[in-house]
Amino acid sequence: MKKICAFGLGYIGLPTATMFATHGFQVVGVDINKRVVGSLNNGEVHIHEPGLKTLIQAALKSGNLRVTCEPEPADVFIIAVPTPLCEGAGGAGSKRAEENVALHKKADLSYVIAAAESIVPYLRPGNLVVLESTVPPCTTVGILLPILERSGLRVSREAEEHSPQDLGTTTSLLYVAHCPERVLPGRILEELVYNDRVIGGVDQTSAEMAKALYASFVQGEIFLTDATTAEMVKLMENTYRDVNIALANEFALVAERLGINVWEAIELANRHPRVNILKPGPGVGGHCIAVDPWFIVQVAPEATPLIQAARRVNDNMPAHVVEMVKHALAECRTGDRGQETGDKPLSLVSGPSSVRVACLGLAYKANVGDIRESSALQVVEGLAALGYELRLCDPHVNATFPWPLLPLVEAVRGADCLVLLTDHAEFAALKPQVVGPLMRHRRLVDTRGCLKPQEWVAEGFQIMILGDGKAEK
Ligand code: SAJ
Repeated sequence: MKKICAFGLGYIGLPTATMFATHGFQVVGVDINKRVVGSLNNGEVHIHEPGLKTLIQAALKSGNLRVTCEPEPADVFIIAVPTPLCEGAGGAGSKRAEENVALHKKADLSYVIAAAESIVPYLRPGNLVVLESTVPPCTTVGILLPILERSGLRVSREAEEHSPQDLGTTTSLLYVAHCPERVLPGRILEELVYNDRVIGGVDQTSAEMAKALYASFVQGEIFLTDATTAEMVKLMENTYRDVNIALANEFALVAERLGINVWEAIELANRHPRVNILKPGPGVGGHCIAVDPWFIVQVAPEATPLIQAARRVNDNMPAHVVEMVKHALAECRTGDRGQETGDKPLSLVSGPSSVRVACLGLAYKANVGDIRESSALQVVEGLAALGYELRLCDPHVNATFPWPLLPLVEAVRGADCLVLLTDHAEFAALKPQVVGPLMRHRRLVDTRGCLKPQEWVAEGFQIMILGDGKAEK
């Protein structure tokens, strides 16, 4: 049985290692985080993903998956570690390019470099090293290969004469490929199996070896290319989505000024056979789409004005939502409370801290518990900076905040305004007849366009919907 050493037991590495372990490989999962390794060895899974816990437990029980903090010799090494953003300057080129880059964010490759360095002592002739982490173009060839070659082994190159039958036996070479993941959080196990895959080898033999490996569980088609193209393909996919969402967000801002409903307009535009506009929202979160476009910008800052503009449009959405909430509450008159303090805005009479805002949803998107780069958190911070008293609710999230995370009824009780930030199924099903009587004032800001405005207006709510210039009532 072939042995795989999989480095990084996070959102991608852990499901991937588990897949291989349940498809005929002996897998050693490695992570530098002792707590993660300890809890996995106790049968606890730190990642919430449908079906994952059962699969991991089965893999551990079968003995085909082991988890540890130290790499081991193996036939295949897979690196699936995080590549977050670091702030600040970088890159080479003209003075102007450098000034531009200083305004941009760039990839922090320290985890990839550390993982690659840690496997060097274990590399043997014939090994395949696969980089799964999303990386800026040219990382595999320009950064990974020189580290791996410190092992004293030569990396297989295009023009060399060898046949796949030799591999692992007579060869003295090392094989390297980039196999970017494409799975959607919330559907990881399904998409790992059924999505098509793009594999970029540093040469044809490396690409074919990686294809044979992934074909053990991938049922989608596997396409082969070179490593740099594969890096760029992955980044293009997420950048395409980011730019599309930015366009939807820009349309939303225009619709608010025109007094039309962008949700209706997008639905109608998408009836065109060649148009598919995504949805506007409070911003783009998660560890991929808000991050990956910068990896392209960092290698070509002067060639990417569109990508950069899209990033800024999306990054400005949380501030827009904060303005919406401010506006909704400015309409909240003291008289609404049944007090005799005239018709001044509530926040001006008794100070913003007396204004209670219930924020529904902290996760970066619907029906997941992941808060990484979540724009909901930026909205919460913006509202806190204005001095509002905040009540937070997200039944999917398990994390600690400066404010208590409350059950829905507690979060809503006595609130002056509801702000819907994540379209979890339980929030999309909210009924104004249930929520309204619990509140002090009936104000609603829906940033996901997932509630039915007529129902809320009929129950006496004053509502604002992001991108809906018709809704403000
Ligand atoms: N969002 C919108 N409007 C939309 C769709 C999404 O505002 O119409 C927002 C979401 O609320 C969220 C963010 O964008 O905050 C990203 O969500 P997402 O569902 O678009 O994507 P991710 O980050 O969960 O997963 C993406 C996927 N990439 C593509 O669809 C091209 C996934 O396939 C990748 O594997 C993943 O990034 C990754 O790891 O790179």
